[in-house]
Amino acid sequence: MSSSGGTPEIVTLGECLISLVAAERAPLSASRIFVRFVAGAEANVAVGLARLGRTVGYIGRVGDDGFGRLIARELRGEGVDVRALVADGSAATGLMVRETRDIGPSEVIYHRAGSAGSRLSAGDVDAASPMLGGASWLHLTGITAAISRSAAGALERAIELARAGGATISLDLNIRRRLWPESVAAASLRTLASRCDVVLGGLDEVAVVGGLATTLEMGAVADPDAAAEAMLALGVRRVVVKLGAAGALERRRDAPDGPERTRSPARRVPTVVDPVGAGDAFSAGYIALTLEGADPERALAAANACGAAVVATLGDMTGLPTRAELDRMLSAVEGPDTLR
Ligand code: KDG
Repeated sequence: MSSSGGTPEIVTLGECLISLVAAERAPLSASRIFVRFVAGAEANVAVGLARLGRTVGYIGRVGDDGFGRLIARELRGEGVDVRALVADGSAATGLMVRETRDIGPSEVIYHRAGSAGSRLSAGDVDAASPMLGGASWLHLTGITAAISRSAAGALERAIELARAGGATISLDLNIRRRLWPESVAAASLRTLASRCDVVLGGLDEVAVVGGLATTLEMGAVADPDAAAEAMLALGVRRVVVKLGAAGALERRRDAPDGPERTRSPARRVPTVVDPVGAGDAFSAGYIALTLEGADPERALAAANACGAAVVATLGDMTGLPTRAELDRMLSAVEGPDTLR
């Protein structure tokens, strides 16, 4: 779909779908009005990077339908290179519906089995090889590994091509229990993580994939350093543990001169409007600043700020900051925060 020229420095791939988010704070069974957003973890990261001024390409499939056209238009409008976004006439654009609640996890329904996005394949990645071959960073998430066998094959192929081109490969674990059982996710993601340079994840995810916990609930109370070390032991160069309101921890074993351990406090968010998409915003901030050569403290501060900006608005992408907005957030003085 349409060419914007040049080779993007970052490439990502996955399923971009339409998210219908309840406009009322109520259980799904009582929600009557829904607002339509473009969503999908990797697309969120792509838009986040584009707003921060980076060049980014997206590999994926959408249906040859109105929602597919909307996704292509929105991503293109954000400046994402969508030359490798295929309009697939044989399947529909994926859909998710989620409720909005103040307390407890929100109910989410996926309508994505057999969707166009889940038909992503190694062939699609091969077709995008000129773009991938010229990229300096490839970003992946565990969701793509879970949606279908062919999409998991696309990840494998993307890793091979990125490795051959010398790109840095990051993986956000993003375990979605609605897509696969956590024990299956843990085994697959462990193998995938061991082939990546940078792994990002919530404490629960890092602990489960690192083998420290068998459930996400157990993982959520693990020691962040122990979880990060378990991940480094898989051969990963850098691990970033997202700790929500407690900020983030980065551990790296490729730091001859820089810090091996960096702990960063969270940004305070006056009102949490919608937490979904915060992790993707965090990844976008971290990758953008790392590519700029920022030190880990600044990269984590930017990542936390991007996450906070998204939490303060409805929808996955709405609050993703521009570079100027991020700079303003970073220069604003903050009071003492939760720092462990
Ligand atoms: O991180 C936000 C994503 O979870 C959301 O956009 C939808 O990609 C999605 C998924 O599969 O849950």
